[in-house]
Amino acid sequence: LLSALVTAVAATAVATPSQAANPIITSIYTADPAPLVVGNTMYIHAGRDEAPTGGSNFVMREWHVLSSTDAANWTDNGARATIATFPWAGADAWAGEVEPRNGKYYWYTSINGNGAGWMNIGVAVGDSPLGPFTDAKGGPLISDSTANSSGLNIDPTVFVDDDGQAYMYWGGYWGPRAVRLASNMIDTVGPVVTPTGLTNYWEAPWMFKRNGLYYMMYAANDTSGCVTDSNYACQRYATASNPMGPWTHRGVVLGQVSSTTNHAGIVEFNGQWYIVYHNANAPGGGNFRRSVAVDRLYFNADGTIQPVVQTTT
Ligand code: FUB
Repeated sequence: LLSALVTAVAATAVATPSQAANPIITSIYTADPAPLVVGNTMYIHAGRDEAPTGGSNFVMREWHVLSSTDAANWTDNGARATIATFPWAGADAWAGEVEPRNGKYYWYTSINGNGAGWMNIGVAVGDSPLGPFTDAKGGPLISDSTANSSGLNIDPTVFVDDDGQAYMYWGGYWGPRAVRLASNMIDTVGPVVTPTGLTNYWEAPWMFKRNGLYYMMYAANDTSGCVTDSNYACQRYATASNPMGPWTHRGVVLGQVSSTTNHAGIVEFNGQWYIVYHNANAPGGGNFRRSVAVDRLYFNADGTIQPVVQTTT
C-alpha cells in the first residue's frame, strides 16, 4: 500500500510541472519571444529563424505563436503572421510583442519597409492571441523618417497602464526611444523621447509593472558585469515610478546565453513569474538558429529581481 501511495504521489508531481524542458520547441528555430497570458494560457509570440546551418545573417519571414496551459508542455500553433501580413513590407520579421486592448490583440513588430527605410515598426491586429492578424495601419507606425536617426527602429515593447494610457519603447544599437500611443493603439501621441537611466542599453526592451513599480528589462553588451565578450549580450533591468522614466538601473537579470543576441520577456502565469528568452541550445542551433527557453523568475521582498538560473535540459 505504501509503495502504491508513493507511486501515486510521484505521478501527481510529474503531472503538474511548472517548468519547461529547454528549449521548449525544437521542431523549428524560434527567437525574440514575447510572452502574453490570456485566461489559463501562456502564449509566446516569436519570430522563426530560418538561416541555414552555418548561416551568418538572420533569415526571418514569419512569426509563430507558441502556447501552453502549464508552462511545461508547449504547442507550436504555426505561423500566425508573416511579412505578407504587411503589404508595405519587404523582409526581416524581427522582434515584436502582442498587447491586448478592448478585445483586440495588437502585434507590434520590427520589419523592413521595402524601400521606406531599413527597419520600421508595424502593427497588425487580430481578435485572438492566435490571430488571424491583419495590418492595422496600412503603413509603418514608426519609420526612419518619423523617428530620430540615431538607431534602428526595432524591438517594440508596448505596455498599457492601469489608467488606460499606452506606451511604446523600442530601439536598437544606439539608444532606447519611447512614445505614448493613442487609445486606438495604432497612432502615436506626442513626441518621441529618449528615456534616461537605461544604463548600457543595446536593444530588446521589455516593460511591465509589478506592485505599482515599472520595470524595464533590456539587452546590454558591456563588459562591466554584463558579458565577458561584447559580441554577446545580457539582460539588464531598471525600475521607475513613472512609465516614461527616469529609470534607475538595478542590475543584470539574465546573464550571457549561448547565442550572441539576448532577447527576453517577463510574465506572471498561474501565480509564478517566468522569464522567456532564446538561446542556441537546440540541436543544430546557432546565432541565427535560435530557440525559445523558459525559466522561473524570482523577486526579492524589496522588488529587485534575482539573477536567473538558466536550465538547459
Ligand atoms: O531577431 C532579430 C534581432 O536579433 C532582434 O530584433 C534583436 O532583439 C535580436 O534578438
